[in-house]
Amino acid sequence: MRKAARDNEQAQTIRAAVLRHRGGPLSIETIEMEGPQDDEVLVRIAASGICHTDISYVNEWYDASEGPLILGHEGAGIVERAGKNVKGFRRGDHVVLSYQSCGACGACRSGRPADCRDLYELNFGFRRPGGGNAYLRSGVKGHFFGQSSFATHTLATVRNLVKVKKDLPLELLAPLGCGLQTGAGTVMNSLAVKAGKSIAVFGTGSVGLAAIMAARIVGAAPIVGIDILPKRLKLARELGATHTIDSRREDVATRIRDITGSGVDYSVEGTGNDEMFRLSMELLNPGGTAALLTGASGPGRLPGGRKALSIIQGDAVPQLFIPQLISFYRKGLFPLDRLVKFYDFKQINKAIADSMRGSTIKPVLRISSSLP
Ligand code: CXF
Ligand code: ZN
Repeated sequence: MRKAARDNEQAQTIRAAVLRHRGGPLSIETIEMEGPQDDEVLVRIAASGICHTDISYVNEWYDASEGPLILGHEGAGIVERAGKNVKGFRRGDHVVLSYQSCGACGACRSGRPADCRDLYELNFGFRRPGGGNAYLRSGVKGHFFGQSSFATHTLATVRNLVKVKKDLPLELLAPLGCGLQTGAGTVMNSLAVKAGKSIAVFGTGSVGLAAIMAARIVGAAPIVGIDILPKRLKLARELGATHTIDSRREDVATRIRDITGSGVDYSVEGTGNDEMFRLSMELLNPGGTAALLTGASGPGRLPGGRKALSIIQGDAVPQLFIPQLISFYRKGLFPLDRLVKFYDFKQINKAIADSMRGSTIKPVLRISSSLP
């Protein structure tokens, strides 16, 4: 049978949250998705985190000329079927889905998939890794980050799948695939923060809190969390921040100098706010390093003798790093359950609104279990 005919034969009806208008709302629709090609894995999505990248896509980046899209890139689920060239995954495996990479370029072959030559095309190209669109018959595009996890089912590849043990709930593990990996990976991999070094974390949403939990694991001190929401700052203290600063009420520079006696050895900037961006570099000690998670645009300037890193996914190899984070969670060192709030799939627009307001740190959609 010809490949296209076979894909169509295995096609199935799925439900997905579809974006048709900038600003939303997303509408849950029944659409058709082709079956897995030889190197693809069909995953039934149990749950998906909502990341700020999804929200930015809805509110700012989406251009209706792209056509309707399925977003979502913090999926977790159960393997339903694996294509015939797929090794290491079979029906029933529990998986966390992460970002996509090519596996063939120099960076991927050197174990640095976050620097993949085709990173943007594979994660934002809305195409299968080998080209094509499994949702074509419904006139919708997906394959966002190699997953489009705001759906009951998706097609992934071994490059963006992480097999996990079955004893932990998938809905808890879902946010590891992007936000939590990015925060923790920035501290542990990109910055490789050493015990006893000082660190300031600007923004205590899910990425910043993961950075704080990781900073505590590696023994950094002091660990300073900066945010505008007192509730988040309280959680930051509970999860490892030795000090917190409410940047709406306090002068950040003065407080950091008081706390450290100088500046900080490391900073993690996750707010995207111009002022915080500038301070994350200005308040570095000589030899210090700033990790800029929201892109290096903006009016910031880097004082001489400092390094700035623009970081993607915490330089993590998902298959190595996510199991490491799970083992920290098991030991009580990375209590990600403190960050998540669960929503039924049909509450997706409320979950997005709560995340934008900051009242929820990491929304996670219960997908399969909440649909009739
Ligand atoms: C990242 C992922 C990889 C490319 C740049 C943006 N954001 C994830 O949410
Ligand atoms: Zn993300």
